Amino acid sequence: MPHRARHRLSDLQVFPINALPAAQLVSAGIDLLCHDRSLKSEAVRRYYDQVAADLLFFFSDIAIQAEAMGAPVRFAADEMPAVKAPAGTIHTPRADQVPRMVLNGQVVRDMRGAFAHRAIAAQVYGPFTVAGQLAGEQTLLRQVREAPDQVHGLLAKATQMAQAYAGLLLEAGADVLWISDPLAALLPPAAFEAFAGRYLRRILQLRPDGRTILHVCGDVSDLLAPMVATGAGGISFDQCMALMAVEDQVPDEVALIGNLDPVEGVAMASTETVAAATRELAGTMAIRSNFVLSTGCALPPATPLDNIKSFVDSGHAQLARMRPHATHLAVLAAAVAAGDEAATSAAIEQGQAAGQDPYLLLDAGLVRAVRQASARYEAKKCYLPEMLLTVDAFYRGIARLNAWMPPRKRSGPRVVLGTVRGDLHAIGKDLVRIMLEANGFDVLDLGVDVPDEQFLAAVQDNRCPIVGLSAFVTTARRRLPALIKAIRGSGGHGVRVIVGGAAVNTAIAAEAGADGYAREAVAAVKLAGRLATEAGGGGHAGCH
Ligand code: B1M
Repeated sequence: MPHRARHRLSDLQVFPINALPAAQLVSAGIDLLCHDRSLKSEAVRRYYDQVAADLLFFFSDIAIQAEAMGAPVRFAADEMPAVKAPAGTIHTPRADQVPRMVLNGQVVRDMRGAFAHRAIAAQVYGPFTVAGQLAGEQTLLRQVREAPDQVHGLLAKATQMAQAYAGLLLEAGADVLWISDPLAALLPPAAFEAFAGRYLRRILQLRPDGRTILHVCGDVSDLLAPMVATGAGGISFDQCMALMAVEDQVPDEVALIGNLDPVEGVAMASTETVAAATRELAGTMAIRSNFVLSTGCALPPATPLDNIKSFVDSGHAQLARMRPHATHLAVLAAAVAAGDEAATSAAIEQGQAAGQDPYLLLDAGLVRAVRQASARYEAKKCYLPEMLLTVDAFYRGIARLNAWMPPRKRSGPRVVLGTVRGDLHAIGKDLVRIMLEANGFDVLDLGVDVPDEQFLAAVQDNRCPIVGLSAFVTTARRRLPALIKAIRGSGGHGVRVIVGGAAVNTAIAAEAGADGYAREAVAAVKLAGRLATEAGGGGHAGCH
């Protein structure tokens, strides 16, 4: 069955939000860029010549509508424009009489000329956000309760301005209407429709063909239903949202857009880390036919261009790798999620018959289903009975995969692995074992709830091993310092201890005296390989 997107934005695969890093490509400050058409057009053109994004932005700023309506705005060479204070008198001018709006329309025209076949966003800001800038955010939020009529009066004007501005940008050649409404995230869910949804809908109707996107920053778990009810063709999610916890609330005909962290995940990371995080996000989400890879918010102006290219290029590559298998992987993940063991086995058999990569089925089918159940469990959308059935189906799938996977070479360094005493969580530890074995390590898996003495005996019986400790609950984590000390005492200097699991992080691992921490199974393999080499156990040397 082909994996066909049913939404109206299916030409979009990967894009970062806005084009602020374009400012690096011309020798002018942001203040000048905001007031000079040719500079801005040149910056944006150079940017998108290098960045193969599927949706282009014209370098928009959040102050433009409030400024047009009377709010004082501060411009600076090294900062984005910002509203300085609430507006005195409020105007609703025609968009074609606002110089900066006219300029942005001209930039869109220039972009249309330069990039005839790429989608261009008409990015405007939502009425609730603009009303907050005009009245003062906290004043507006109080007025929602104390003076709702006054708020509606202001929202009507902000909507009129947004419609006019969006109309100008669409007229200039933009073809996807994008509304960012960050302040709306602070509305109580019951008030969203009255103070945001109905006004957003009026703007979104400017593109009745559904080529529209709504972005509300922050945690919108409780706002998602009224956001979808606006009729937006796509919902763009902030990086704080676990997409797998909410994906079922976004219908297939609405694009599910998100959500790599623009600051820590792209701007501040190394190029390789950006690529790895992008592959992980795209790999996890690609089985949703409505998924579009993006950032959780706008990339900051100083984001290194190489990191942006790494995001866009590795995102495209990963989606291209995954999409041909996505329908089948979705069937497998759904079988595991439903706890249907027979359907899980059948889906793996079909994958085998079709010559699929067993590790793709493991990662994007079986593990993905457990991760989704985990995200839903933490969001209180699924409970222990469902979780246990999912886990049973996961293990049935693992058993079926084991019968098929190529025979393992067990000639590499030995790793003693187990989940520490008091902790019964197995899945994460089992995945670490599977990945270690797949990479040639000789794993002695002691299971879960392993008494300290059993670890010590295994270390003594297996000269210079690596010891892997999984800890998922806090009580298990607390046992780590004493256990690691005892292991070192019993194993001599050669022993290297790796820790992982939901209750551990880099700092906790260091405090506990471990030699390393890995967040997930592939990282655990790399870490084990490095430590084995350092210990003289790389390849086959020095072990048992
Ligand atoms: Co429970 N559980 N659980 N649970 N459970 C957690 C861990 C919890 C964080 C959920 C929560 O409340 N938010 C919480 C611990 C809180 C805490 O103490 N800080 C918790 C709790 C409290 C409990 C119970 C007490 C019951 C309860 O929920 N109230 C009870 C505890 C029993 C006990 O251990 N004494 C319990 C029971 C269960 C189930 C039986 C229902 C089931 C386990 C089934 C099984 O494993 N056979 C279960 C599950 C499934 C979870 C969550 C939801 C998902 C775990 C999972 O399998 N994730 C989990 C929430 C969470 O982790 N955020 C939770 C998918 C897996 C692929 O990822 O486990 O992270 P992960 O493994 C990764 C990495 O951690 C890393 O690589 C793995 C693969 O990429 N990694 C290593 C793991 N080990 C590594 C070792 C390394 C390196 C990397 O080097 C050696």
